[in-house]
Amino acid sequence: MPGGSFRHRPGGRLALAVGLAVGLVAVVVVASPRPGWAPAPAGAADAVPTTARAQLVGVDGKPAGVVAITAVGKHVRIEVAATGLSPGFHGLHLHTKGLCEPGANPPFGTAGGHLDPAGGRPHPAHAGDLPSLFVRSDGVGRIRVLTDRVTMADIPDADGTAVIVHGGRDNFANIPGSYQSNDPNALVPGPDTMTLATGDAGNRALCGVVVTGPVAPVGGYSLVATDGGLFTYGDAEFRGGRGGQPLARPIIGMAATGGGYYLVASDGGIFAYGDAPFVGSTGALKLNQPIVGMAATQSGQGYWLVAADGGVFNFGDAVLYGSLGGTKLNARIVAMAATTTGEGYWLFASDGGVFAFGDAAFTGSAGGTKLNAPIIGAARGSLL
Ligand SMILES: [Cu+2]
Repeated sequence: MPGGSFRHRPGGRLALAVGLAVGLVAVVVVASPRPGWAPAPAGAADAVPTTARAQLVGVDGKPAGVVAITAVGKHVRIEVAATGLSPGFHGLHLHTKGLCEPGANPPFGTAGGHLDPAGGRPHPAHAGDLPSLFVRSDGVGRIRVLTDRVTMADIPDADGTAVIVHGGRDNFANIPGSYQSNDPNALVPGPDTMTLATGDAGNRALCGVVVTGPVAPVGGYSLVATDGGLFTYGDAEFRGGRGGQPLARPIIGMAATGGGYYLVASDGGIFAYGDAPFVGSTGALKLNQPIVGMAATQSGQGYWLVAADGGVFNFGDAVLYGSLGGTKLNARIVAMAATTTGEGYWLFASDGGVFAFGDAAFTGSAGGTKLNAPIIGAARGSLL
């Protein structure tokens, strides 16, 4: 692949997920089609797609991230997860051609300029102009944006579309009139021709050809086994596990923070990894019922544990918003989830009952519904 081109090949099969994290001990790459996944049938190109994706590659031709593009009502959601970039802000745009040639001069110059189907508009008014990608000190950048400047119909045009992450910052042509370009062709103060075309975002660091079809998973997830063995997928980062080490009680769950995660055992013992701080546990308490669930706060500086009887234990900066401890329940609690603000949480019961605390909204439950099988897990809904 290095030195080759990445033009969209109809019917070509792409790897559905890439390990994104840098310096991993273990990354599992899922490359085989999964049940329910099939390439778009030939001849379906006229239909406006609802999802698209791009595999980002660096100038070395190696995978360096993924992009997911999804129709959300009248808007288009663009999610980028990229790695191997310098820390700080990077220009991010849709470009006019689905052709990413790292060997071109300049690299990825084959992707053309900024996507702007209507034409005639300067940067940053191009349809394909997007907010900048912020890259952390570990070289990983993630962003999710909603735009109303492009539609899904704009993307699979005749020459395709590419997503470009630039090596430099986008100035959005915000050059006040008190500044004069040193370009001899620039006759007036303010942004010059180059700025009005590019935002001066510099070289093209990553490029990805947009292809329609099911999105590749942006992000990832970890699985944990009762012995503390951990399996990471996508960009979930492996930072350690308990696999192979003796445990007094089985691991029953985990919760992630920004740069680490916790494993929790049924006695409330906590194992912290990465930058997740240990701020307490119920390991030394005599519990009436085993711990069945855990959630971390927004800051990652605290967490809640919930027991099967609905008792909630809070640690670090986790605030106790309520508990079902001492309440007679129809069914045992099996899981919990925190809200995106971290100022509330839900407890979930095996009969589908839902109990909301703090700023957690009650939006329905399966309590009172005849279930064929008990509820055993739950997750918070999407941010959008
Ligand atoms: Cu660009």
